[in-house]
Amino acid sequence: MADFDLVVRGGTVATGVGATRADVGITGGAVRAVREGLGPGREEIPADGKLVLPGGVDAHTHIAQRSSMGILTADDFESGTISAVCGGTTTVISFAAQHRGQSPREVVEAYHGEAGPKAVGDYGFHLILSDPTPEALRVEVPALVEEGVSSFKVYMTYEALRVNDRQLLEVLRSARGMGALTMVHAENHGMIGWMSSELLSGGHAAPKFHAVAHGKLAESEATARAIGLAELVDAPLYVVHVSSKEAVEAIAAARARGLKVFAETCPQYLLLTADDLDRPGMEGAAICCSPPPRDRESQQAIWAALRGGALDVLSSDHAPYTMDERGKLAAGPTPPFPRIGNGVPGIELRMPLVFSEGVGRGRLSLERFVTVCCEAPARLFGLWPRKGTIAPGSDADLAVWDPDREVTVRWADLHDRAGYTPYEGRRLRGWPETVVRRGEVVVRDRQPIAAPGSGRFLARGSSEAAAPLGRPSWSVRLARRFGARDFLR
Ligand code: DUC
Ligand code: ZN
Ligand code: ZN
Repeated sequence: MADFDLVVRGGTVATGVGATRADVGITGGAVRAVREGLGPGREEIPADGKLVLPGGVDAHTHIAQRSSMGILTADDFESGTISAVCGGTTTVISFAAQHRGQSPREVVEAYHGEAGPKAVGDYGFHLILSDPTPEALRVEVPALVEEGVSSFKVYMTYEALRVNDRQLLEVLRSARGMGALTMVHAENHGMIGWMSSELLSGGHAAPKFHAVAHGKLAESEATARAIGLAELVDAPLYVVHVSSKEAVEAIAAARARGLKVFAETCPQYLLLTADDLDRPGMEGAAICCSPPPRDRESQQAIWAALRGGALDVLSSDHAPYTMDERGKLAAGPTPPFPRIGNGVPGIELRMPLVFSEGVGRGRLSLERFVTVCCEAPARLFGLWPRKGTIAPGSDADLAVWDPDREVTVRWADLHDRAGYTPYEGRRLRGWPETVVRRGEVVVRDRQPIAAPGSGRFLARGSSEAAAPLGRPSWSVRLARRFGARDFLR
């Protein structure tokens, strides 16, 4: 008689707090026991000499999303989540993107319809708010938060999506009242627009000038401004895709002052630089993403912040656009840089890249790697302890990694539909070979085997970041002292 449905036997189980040799006993889709010497399972996965890591949680993916330029990302929830699980990521939180005039409820319903029959990994949604009307924030949005869409993303740039400072304040204040977390794409719209016009009028339209127009100052100014807005209304803030040393410094300074500011970075800011956009012809368009990769100094600052805790999460910002008229080049075969589709693919390589370049090169401990890839996103986005760890009671989401397996990256071996990877030809060491999602083997010997539609929607709770309220800002305290006692209660 078997004691468990499945036992992963003899591996080194790593979580955010440490690594130890243990078996993992799984029954009914959940972890039941983690220790040495467990009884038999109906099925067994031998893991001697292997690492057993929690299934990754990718908190920033654009799957089946139409961009502000009207281009659709190349992955649907089938290819996107197959690609994710093949890279050791069993949970994705993707965006349900409101375009102006759309009802948030209808947008989320449409994404349910997209994802439900197709997803292989488990999934949740963040709601992109491009049109945060008072009515939407009062009625539809709180109902969606109740239903598990407990985070919003707002853009400070992109003409068709951006909110102004006043709207951002309204979103932050509303989110705080609902226990939701606001994510911000922080770039200064005016700086980017002005730089773009100046460059174009000088005839500088090649993809590499994207990195000039979306400069570091545009990011750090908007980051500091978003932090100030969040401070005014005492709301937690999550800064997405941090790319520069200066933005890290703004975040670290806010945290040192006790503000509830959280932040993520992505592999492209650890491993690429602006020089990667400087390729012949339209090739550099493949690396056009916003913010763009920077320079060695920023790369080092981002590694240090990820290691030291000023950056909490590693996400992919998977935004796969094909290099043709359906994707990056929708505006023509040689568009000027402002008309190139923005984004890079990366859902499958997020963990293998940073395992190899981070853990493998001594820049991140194994525990920190698990924290930033699995535990912290689960905590910040209301999935903890169901996701992000290997512990009794948690969903049995894990990946058996061969830490010594050498892989040369080829897009042809990946499972997304972008048609390219920025990391073609890189040699990596360490790869997830077997992946388990809620107790079911979804990847065996690097091959996906789960059925489309077997992934589940995750109704997420409140973020840990939303829990204790901090200190009201000086302005709010003054307003109350002057008699406006109910101000921002
Ligand atoms: N920038 C975004 O804001 N989203 C998708 C990808 C990108 O480059
Ligand atoms: Zn963004
Ligand atoms: Zn994004």
